[in-house]
Amino acid sequence: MTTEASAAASGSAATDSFRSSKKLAALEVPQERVSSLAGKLIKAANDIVLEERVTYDEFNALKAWLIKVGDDGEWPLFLDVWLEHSVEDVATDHREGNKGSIEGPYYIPDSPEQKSPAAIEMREDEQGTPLLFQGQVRSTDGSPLSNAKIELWHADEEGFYSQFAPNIPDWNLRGSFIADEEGNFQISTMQPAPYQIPTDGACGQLIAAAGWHAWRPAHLHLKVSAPSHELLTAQLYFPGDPHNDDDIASAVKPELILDPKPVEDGVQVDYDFVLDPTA
Ligand code: MBD
Ligand code: FE
Repeated sequence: MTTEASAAASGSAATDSFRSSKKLAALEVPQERVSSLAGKLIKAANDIVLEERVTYDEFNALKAWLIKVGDDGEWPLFLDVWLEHSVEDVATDHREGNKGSIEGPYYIPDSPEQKSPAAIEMREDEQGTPLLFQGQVRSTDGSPLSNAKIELWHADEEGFYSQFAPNIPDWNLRGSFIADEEGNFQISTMQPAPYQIPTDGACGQLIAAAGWHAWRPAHLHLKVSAPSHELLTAQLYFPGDPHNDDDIASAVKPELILDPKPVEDGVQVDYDFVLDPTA
């Protein structure tokens, strides 16, 4: 029985999760775009080989490593850590409301829904500092979005996500919360810990070989939605985290850093969301 977290296990769970997501339903990239984008990627790689005078040993190391990324199921991790932030920038740069941040590899749709105020599902002995997270969801014109939905998911105190690490209940620290008539929400959860991407798979091998670090700052993941508004995918961060300035996934923006206030048995954060109406 495997009870230890491993890169290959979380990688294959992330790969399965991507395959079963609805993201492939509309997959129809026109020939012109494929030719242009694949052509540019191939040209960029060839330019690097020529500029850097890449050797056969280096070429074979690359080949072996790319094969290992697939074997370990780490394509979702690799792409979300090193590329998604630019895709997210392009997708949201027109927004007047919150611009958000990357989704990452560990989102699961359809988490258990509750009316706010509510507590996220957690184990009886869940470790960490209690976090009360509250705010309001509004449209860009300032009007409150009644019954907006906030989906929240995050790692536990050890940096593990339910459904991607062993021995955690399926919906632990995952939930969907319906705001009130005025768009107000209040969610009780635990403060997440800084997060290190798996070090024992292909991505970890690259990080070690390059002398980089594997850390993301502690973060909450969210999706905020309301009828006739663009879905906001975001992450929120905590001030003073040593990795806010060098997130391996380049997904921190200054406006996403919270301002926690100490309360009786933990911390409270207030954060409002502004959604853009759909065109
Ligand atoms: C994460 O938790 C995450 O949010 C991202 C973007 C990549 C790897 C792990
Ligand atoms: Fe994450």
